[in-house]
Amino acid sequence: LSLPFPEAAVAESIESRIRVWSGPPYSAGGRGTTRYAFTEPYCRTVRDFGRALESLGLTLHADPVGNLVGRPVGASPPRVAVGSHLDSVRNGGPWDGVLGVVSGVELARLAHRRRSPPPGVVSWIEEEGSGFGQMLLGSRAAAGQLSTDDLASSVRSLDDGRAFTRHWSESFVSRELPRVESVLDGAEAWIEIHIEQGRVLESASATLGVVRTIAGYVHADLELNGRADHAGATPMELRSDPTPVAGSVILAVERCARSMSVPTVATVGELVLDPGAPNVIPGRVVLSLDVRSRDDSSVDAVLDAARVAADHAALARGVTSHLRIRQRRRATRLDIGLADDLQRTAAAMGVEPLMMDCGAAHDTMVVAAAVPAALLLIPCRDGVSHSPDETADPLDAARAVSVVDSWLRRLTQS
Ligand code: HGY
Ligand code: MN
Ligand code: MN
Repeated sequence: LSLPFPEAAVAESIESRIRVWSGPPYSAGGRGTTRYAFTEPYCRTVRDFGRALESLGLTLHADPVGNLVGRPVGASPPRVAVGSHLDSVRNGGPWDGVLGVVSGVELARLAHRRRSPPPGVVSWIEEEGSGFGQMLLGSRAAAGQLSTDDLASSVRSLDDGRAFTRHWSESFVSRELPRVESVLDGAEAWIEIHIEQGRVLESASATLGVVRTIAGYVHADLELNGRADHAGATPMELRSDPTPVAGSVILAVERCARSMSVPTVATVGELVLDPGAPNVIPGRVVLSLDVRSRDDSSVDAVLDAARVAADHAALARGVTSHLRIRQRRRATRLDIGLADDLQRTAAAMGVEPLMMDCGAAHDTMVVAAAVPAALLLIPCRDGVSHSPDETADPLDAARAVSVVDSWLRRLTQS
């Protein structure tokens, strides 16, 4: 049955579900979307996700750490998995991650309409790392890159300090949903649809991007320990103040990232001054480093620049410094055959996609090691993301869904 693609209906359905899930009770209060793994807003969103799938004859299943897949009960596992994540950063945007999950629901709806086998619709747990401090946590755990011991001990909630497995075992997801060993069971391919979160597509006036390489990243914490002292009574030459050391590191990583020939970015997103009072010289400063590039040696160079700047500035002030790598993923080349196939499919539909690299991290980086994986990007307005002002055009989303739907139809017929 090759029914015409209902572009307007798909756009409307994606837009309305993203709008509904963007705020309370599907998000904690405050500006934008805040939805951490296993919290009440998250579980409410998962229940809603499950209901949407049920109407299509699919049942939401959970793997041993809380990754989710909608698939038919008892039938042979889907040949293709599509999806993304439902957790968000703090005060984030409504499209990040949700677009991929909702697109998966639409693809299942289109398959259901023509009575052909649906894709598995997947939502990875804790993609952002906002709840437990580890980005791509669910997909990495599913790939065996985080052990059950890690999840039961070192991976802890940033809010209450309790272990991941405690939160998982107490959530309805682990108690009520049927189990699968892997959300990718039987999958011969994985496709994620996501907003670009940058300005490349918009500046190229392109409405669809097909990703070749996802930039590698490192997340690290630099801890600087000096001596807390009275801000007024302690002469400058007697201080062991870690704050200027942090300042020289921040400037060093910016300078080094800018100097790289391959586009490289470096961000200090967290900065803790302890004890944190205007009239106390901090005794301890901790800053986070997020460094990314499609060239892993450029990431190394920025990390080295941070270490050298820290050691040099710390030594001159009687401060100690310690850099701890939180996690690292190498740059990931995606399956070129699948990317080309999707590019041809889009071109045959009159959509000229931009073949591009992706600066943001995605679970697709982890999945790519297990099955041929593809990442399709749509523009988000002015490249704004991880912000309440994040928005995109539902018609761009519907177009990306139509490309994947056309590709799925061809696969089913082959
Ligand atoms: O940070 C990232 O790249 C993703 O949004 N978690
Ligand atoms: Mn994100
Ligand atoms: Mn995302």
